[in-house]
Amino acid sequence: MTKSVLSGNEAIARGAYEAGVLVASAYPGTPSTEILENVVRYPEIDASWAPNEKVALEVAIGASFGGGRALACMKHVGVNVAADPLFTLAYTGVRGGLVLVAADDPEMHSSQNEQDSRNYAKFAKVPMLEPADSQECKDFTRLGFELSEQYDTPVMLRSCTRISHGKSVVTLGERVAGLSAPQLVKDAAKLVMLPGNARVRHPLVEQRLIDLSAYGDSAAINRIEMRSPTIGVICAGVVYQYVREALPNASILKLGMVYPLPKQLIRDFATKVERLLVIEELDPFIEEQVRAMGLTVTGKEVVPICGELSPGRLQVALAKAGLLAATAPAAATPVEPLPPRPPNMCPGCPHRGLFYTLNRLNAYVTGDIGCYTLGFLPPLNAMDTCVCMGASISNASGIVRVLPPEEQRRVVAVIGDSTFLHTGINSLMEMAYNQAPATVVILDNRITAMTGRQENPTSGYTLSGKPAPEIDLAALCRVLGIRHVQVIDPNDLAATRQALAEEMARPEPSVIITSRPCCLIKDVARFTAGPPLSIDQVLCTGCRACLRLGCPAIEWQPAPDGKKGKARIDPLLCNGCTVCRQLCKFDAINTAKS
Ligand SMILES: Cc1ncc(C[n+]2csc(CCOP(=O)(O)OP(=O)(O)O)c2C)c(N)n1
Repeated sequence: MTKSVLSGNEAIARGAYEAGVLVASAYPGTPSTEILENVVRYPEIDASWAPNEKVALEVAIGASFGGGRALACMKHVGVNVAADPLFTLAYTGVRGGLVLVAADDPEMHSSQNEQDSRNYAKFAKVPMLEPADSQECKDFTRLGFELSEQYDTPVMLRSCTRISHGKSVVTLGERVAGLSAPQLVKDAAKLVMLPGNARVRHPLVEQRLIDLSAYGDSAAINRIEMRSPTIGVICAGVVYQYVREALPNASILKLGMVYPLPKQLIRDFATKVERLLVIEELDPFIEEQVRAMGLTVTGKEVVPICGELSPGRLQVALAKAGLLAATAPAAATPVEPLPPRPPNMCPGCPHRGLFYTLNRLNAYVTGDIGCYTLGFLPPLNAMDTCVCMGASISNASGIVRVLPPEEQRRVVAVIGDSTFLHTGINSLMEMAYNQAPATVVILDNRITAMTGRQENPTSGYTLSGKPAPEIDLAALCRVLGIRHVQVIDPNDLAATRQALAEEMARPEPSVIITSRPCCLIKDVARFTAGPPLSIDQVLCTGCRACLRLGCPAIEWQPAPDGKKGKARIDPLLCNGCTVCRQLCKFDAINTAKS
């Protein structure tokens, strides 16, 4: 038996491989991204990036309808985007098994909210599995495909940052053999969800949940671990690990399937313990359902509802409520806090010059999600709103409708290339259609940088590295009805300023495309500016103009004798983008002499 230390995401990919998956589709998003980046290593699986999560799920649905097993992966907010097909997929059911992985991000390590995806399982009426370590990530993924076919339903698998990125030992298995070969089968009553057909399917969906709950009563993935009967804890996923550490003597009902709940098993467990607790991260999802069963249960009045749990945090909460015996191990001592390291755009990031210029022009910037969201931080201070992917353009289109003309001219939407293709295209169509007079800047760095530089339809390559057609963004904007489209190099500050000034003055929608690749793309050397720059310490007057860029390569050196300090460039960080040189009125910044 081969064993391997795998992250949860690697294990989910392995589970998909072992389950005989034929197609996997995803849109990147932390903490889910590495699932597809690992699935693509199995040549038996057709793995690809979709432009957004709705498309990813629909690709998986298509493969399932064709009779193949299919995987779709996304971060929690991606499920919002994919919710439309998901809810009707619950009615059609599947042909080949289909698993949708939703990776939650409690504590918002890299997300704009910390919604609890378990609610989607209940809302869409589909089962949800929740693994507690990498072995379960693999096993539950495999099981998910079996349940999907057995109960004719999509199955959701919920992960979270700690499960996706934590590593543990996994026993590997073989890829299943003998699955039926995919083929086209006409079955309109099941797959065409017109009202007449959907009305027939809905009762089946309800019955399926009853059947799955009964399955959960005896399934091995839901298990009772009896220890002291004083406290009985219902928990699942990573929280199971925290509970084992914080309450080592407690009896536990560990749920592997968090929806639908195994009601009989829960009732049995409740009779075995003196006090019933539900410990769960984020929402009182299990707690409310257990309470609705008429059981007395302690939950969110003790356990925090916001943020991540940890053994230490749990112990503090339980001790406060008098639920932790004095003899219990002390809460984990907090580690020395790390020095704060605020996020920043990289040295040489092609987004920096644009945000500097937007700031100087006093623009009101409706923002979007990507590396460029860092443009809101000082000293750039050039982003005023940020809601969700694709919202920048439609927010701009809405805001100008309530403003007088002189204020309308200040409104600029900024959106990355991946985000534009994700959900920005429809918004630009709306803006063009309704002639909302705002300027849109598409920051084309030819990659999905924020999540770790994934390929996308502007980059010229697929997930597996095959050459792909590159989208012509300017042509796309024109075809949507935008008459004025300029393509500029954002590292040319004068050109950036001129383009913005021109387009912001227009009483109609227009687009500027800032075209320069991310400085971290691996073969970027063929695009980048050149050797590192240095600051001549004689010519530098200490005016600090270059510091307004917030480039991490430029540092301030205070003078020891109380005189004016000077700026210095760290040659190891500088990538020679020259944006700072364009700001220096004293010609003090030049190519470093070797
Ligand atoms: C619905 C949704 N899916 C995925 C993400 C994760 N995510 C955040 S930004 C981003 C893409 C950023 O790429 P791009 O727009 O090209 O900007 P860049 O980071 O390259 O500057 C992604 C995928 C998210 N926040 N929301």
